Amino acid sequence: MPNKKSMTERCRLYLITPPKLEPKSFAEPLNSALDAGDVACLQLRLKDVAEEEILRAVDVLMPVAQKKDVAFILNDRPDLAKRLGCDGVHVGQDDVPYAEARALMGRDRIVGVTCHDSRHMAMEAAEAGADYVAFGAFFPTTTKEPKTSADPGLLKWWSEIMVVPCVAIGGITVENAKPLVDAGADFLAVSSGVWDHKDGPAAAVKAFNTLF
Ligand code: 3NM
Repeated sequence: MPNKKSMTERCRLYLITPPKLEPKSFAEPLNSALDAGDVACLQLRLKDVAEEEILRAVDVLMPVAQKKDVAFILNDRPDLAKRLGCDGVHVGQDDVPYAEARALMGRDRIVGVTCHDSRHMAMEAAEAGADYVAFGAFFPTTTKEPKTSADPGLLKWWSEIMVVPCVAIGGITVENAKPLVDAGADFLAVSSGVWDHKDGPAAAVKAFNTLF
């Protein structure tokens, strides 16, 4: 994941794993999704599971991503991300604070921060050194109960004044993504829009890439 954006860089896909998965059987759809087109990163997002489950999933899925040069980002747990050699961590506003995550991860790894629909949170995160800020949710989603709803205008505003990349998240599909790309999203973070696509994850990744 590039740290800084240039005006010519195109939008890229940021995959989020399904909320529940069996690592060994998920490795196959993951492989075919990653082979279908450009993917910048994969976030492992397993909520409310035992730590052993996260460890097992990292063990199986991180090599799949890293072999294809896809950055492997762990949700919520900078301690584990550091220990296990993940490429980055994604933290929410109620998780480990950004500064603590950065101290654990060091400067060379990615630390991204959820900022909901808040310009203030995003400014604070960017000024503190976050590698990206994430805004959402842009569309209704059943993957998570979003705290806020965000508007493409937020992406436009951000990308006009800031260099830190912005990630759009929440309910994004091949069909509804275009306005977010046009508004300046650097990354589209997508879960169900890829894994539940009617023609399968590979077709979804391919179709997203044609939008970029
Ligand atoms: N965060 P899908 S929405 C993980 O609004 C997450 O902060 C959101 O999954 C936010 O692509 C969301 O299936 C769910 O909607 C993303």
